[in-house]
Amino acid sequence: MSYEIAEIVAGLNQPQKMISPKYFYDKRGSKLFEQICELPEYYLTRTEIGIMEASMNDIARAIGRHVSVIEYGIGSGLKTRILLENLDDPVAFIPIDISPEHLAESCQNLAKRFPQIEVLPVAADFTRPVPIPVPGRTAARKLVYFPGSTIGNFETEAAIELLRVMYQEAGPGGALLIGADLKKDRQIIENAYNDSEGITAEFNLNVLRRLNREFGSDFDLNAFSHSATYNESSGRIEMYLISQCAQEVTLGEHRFSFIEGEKIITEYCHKFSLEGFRELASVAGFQHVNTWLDANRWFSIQLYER
Ligand code: AVJ
Repeated sequence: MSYEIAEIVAGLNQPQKMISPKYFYDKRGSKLFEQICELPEYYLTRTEIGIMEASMNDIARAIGRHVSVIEYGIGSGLKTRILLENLDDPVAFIPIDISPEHLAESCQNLAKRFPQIEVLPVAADFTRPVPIPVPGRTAARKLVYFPGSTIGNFETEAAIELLRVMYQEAGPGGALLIGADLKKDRQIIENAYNDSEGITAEFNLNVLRRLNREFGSDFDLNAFSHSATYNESSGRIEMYLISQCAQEVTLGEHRFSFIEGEKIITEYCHKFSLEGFRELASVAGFQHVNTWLDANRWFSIQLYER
């Protein structure tokens, strides 16, 4: 627990204040994220599921039989269900998720739906070293599954680092199935992070509520507002909480002062070109196998091998 406080304090002490997006996902944050996935403006989930539905036979064939699936972050479990339904006799499913309640709930549903697949949940922060359990049945190969374009949360160096961890985890002959959101018209991207119902704003502000509850800070949620803009030159959405006035916030013995208009970065969501993403994966050691797209070329599902 204490590395988290140290990390949060260090982030708020930077000249450009920041809070890691992994802190969004407490129980309420995970629920809000599921609501985001259903929003008309949030094209990512819907588009990725559409690609899966259209191309799943092809994807499953390329992955092969008797794999053990290691998923980084579990989401609502819908994509997982589609994948597991279509793979040829997978031996195990090993999800790693930072929200224990959310993980338990998703795994219960999946275990019921797939009694023949061994489910081995790991409640952990996957940006740190995690021991991965070994399934009872020997798998033909390991498949690391990382949907949703969560890789877009990481800056280049950290993304490569995480892909290297996945490369190690996949082991000899292993594979990576990964979702990557693509560059497109800025209005479409910005609308996805500025929905008309204000759910994304709630999701963003919820991180402060969580810090108050779990770490004892005293953020005034009414004194910060949500902002998300597409930075064309860095190819990413930058999500902020903006201080509406000059104010001080305390967390234990730490004090943070804000000037009016000062921003806390809470999330980057990088958008990729197909070439750019392949380059990233290849720096981590992966060989590209295939890419599946929707008709608009808004989102990609990509398969890599070691
Ligand atoms: C979970 C990182 C894929 O980047 O779109 C959605 C999170 N943040 N709305 C994204 C998110 C605000 C999401 N990822």
